[in-house]
Amino acid sequence: GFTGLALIDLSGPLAYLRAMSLRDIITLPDPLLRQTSKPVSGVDKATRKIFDDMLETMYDAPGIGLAAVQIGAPMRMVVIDLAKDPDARAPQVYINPEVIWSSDERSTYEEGCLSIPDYYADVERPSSVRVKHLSLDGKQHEILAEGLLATCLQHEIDHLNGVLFIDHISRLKRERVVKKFTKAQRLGKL
Ligand code: GNR
Ligand code: NI
Repeated sequence: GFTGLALIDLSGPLAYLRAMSLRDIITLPDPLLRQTSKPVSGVDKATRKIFDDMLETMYDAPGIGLAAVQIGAPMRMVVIDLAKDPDARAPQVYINPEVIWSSDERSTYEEGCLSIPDYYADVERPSSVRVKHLSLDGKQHEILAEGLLATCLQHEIDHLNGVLFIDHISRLKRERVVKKFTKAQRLGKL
């Protein structure tokens, strides 16, 4: 199970334990979801704490990806874990991720979003993407993502630009789901 404690941080002057926090996930129609997230200029203790909180929140949900804006921090930070087995966790961290190439080939996946609970729809996106990003140690990386990772990265990078997966479906379906969540909020059900 999940302990709620981060691994010992050896990067500080003293190794210490950092408590992680389960954070609330903002949901439609929160206007923060439409905001453009700010680039991360450097990785400090506060940045690592946000990543820890994002991972705890994603695993608790559970989800396979999370953008910082979904926990109310509009910064260009993404976590992903595609491992099916909770005992074989494989957290991935992306800072300032950017799609620098997309394939012409397209794939369709049924997507969901933790900020639009219990709604799923088919979304067509490029099958493969090349993504440039920074790692926690500040190094530049480029990866070629395919399959579910390609879909998830595009979904998360969309969040950083205020874009939701419902923006890729028909207007009729999108307006229906936005109305449903707006009404639910008005009735105090969120
Ligand atoms: O948990 C999630 N599952 C998912 C399924 C298909 C395509 C994208 C995703 S991401 C989503 C978590 C989330 O909302 N991330 O922003
Ligand atoms: Ni999402």
